[in-house]
Amino acid sequence: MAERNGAGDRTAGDRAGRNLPPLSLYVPEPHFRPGDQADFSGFDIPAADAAPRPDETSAAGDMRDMAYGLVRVLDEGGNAVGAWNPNLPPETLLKMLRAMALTRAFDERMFRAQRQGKTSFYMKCTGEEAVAVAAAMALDRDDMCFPSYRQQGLLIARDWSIVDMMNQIYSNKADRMRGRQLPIMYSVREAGFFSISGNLTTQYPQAVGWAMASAARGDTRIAATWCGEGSTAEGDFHSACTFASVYRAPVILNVVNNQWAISSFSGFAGAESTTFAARAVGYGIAGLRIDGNDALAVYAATRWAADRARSNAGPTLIEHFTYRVEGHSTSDDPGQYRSADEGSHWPLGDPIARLKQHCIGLGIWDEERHAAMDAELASMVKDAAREAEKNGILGHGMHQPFETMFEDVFEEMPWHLKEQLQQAIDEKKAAGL
Ligand SMILES: Cc1ncc(C[n+]2csc(CCOP(=O)(O)OP(=O)(O)O)c2C)c(N)n1
Ligand SMILES: [Mg+2]
Repeated sequence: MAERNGAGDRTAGDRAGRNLPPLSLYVPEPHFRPGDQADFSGFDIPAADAAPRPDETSAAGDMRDMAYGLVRVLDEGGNAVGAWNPNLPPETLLKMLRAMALTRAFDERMFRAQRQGKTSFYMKCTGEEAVAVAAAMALDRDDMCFPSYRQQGLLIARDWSIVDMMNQIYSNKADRMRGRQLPIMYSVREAGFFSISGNLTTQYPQAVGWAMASAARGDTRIAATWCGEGSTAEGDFHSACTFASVYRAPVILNVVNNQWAISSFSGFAGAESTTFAARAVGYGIAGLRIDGNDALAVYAATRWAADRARSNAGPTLIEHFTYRVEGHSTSDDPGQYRSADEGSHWPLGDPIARLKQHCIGLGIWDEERHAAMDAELASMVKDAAREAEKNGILGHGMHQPFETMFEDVFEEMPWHLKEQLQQAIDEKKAAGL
């Protein structure tokens, strides 16, 4: 028998002879399923003033701990504490509170519109309002945003017309996307809001490329992008991180860890092994892990990252630790796969309630004014919806003329599209439509 030298020569019989246990595949399992009582008491939540604030130009390797901690500003009593306190003036705090409350009111109205059959689809961002609104307020108005589908708060914080947003949701004749995008997939050049894509994480390399171009041209504008924690499993996320690191792109890479990717819990994207902010470590990018339900922490971290980018010190990856309170979309029923009381037990609370408490504590706000604002915003979105509905809703015929689907791809329509268009017109006529 030939002498065996290497491990590669061993046979299955040899391995069995050594009494090795058979391999088993590990499959993560969420903590709570329907019917379970959610219990987050095992969560490690550092004190609000615990995180140090490194200099914006620190080397990424000198601030690794930031990727494993949690930057917080608002403590349990609603006080702003610690090194990350952005010390915002009252008018900024109240503007932030109002934009977050308007985002929630908008979501409520549009969710209802979907249930009434006025649109086919809607996605709420309940519980995640701070992630978009506070970031928009910390960025400059002409910085470029490359969002996912859950950052409608960016447009609202940039005072974009909510009637225009609703026209897109209704795919009506005033829809600037001419009915070619899924409802909620806005595109608003005037508000520095890049077209949303349904293909997860395509916005990441686009944002990095945009930021690299801004730097190559000697511009001063930076880019910011957002994706969910589930989306960090996409290849696009990783190639974007490589380019961002290599070219020190002036970009902010936001990962919104809302614990769920439709019905898959965050463990399937790697949450059981490490944090999402720690993705930054392997790429030599500065990583910050922050309380995404704390508007002041989101503001402070975004401002830190923006200052870093503007001073040519490179990209920052920010993990916003938050919770998706509602279903993934109007097509989803989270009651099928997670405990119903997770949202109400979320240990980091509700972002609007926390900022409201802070403003009340400062003596610049009170419950009466808050209730009046909520009522005013609810009636404002109701009026805006009525206005948008005049341009048409789903199935009421006031959409873009069907022949427009052949337009806008080529400067001059090629012969084969002209033929197809004529055929479509003839078939419609023959069908009496
Ligand atoms: C490339 C690609 N794969 C899968 C999908 C289907 N899909 C849409 S949303 C989603 C979950 C994304 O979860 P996450 O990234 O955590 O974002 P969240 O919805 O929680 O904000 C999936 C799998 C898709 N749209 N594109
Ligand atoms: Mg998610």
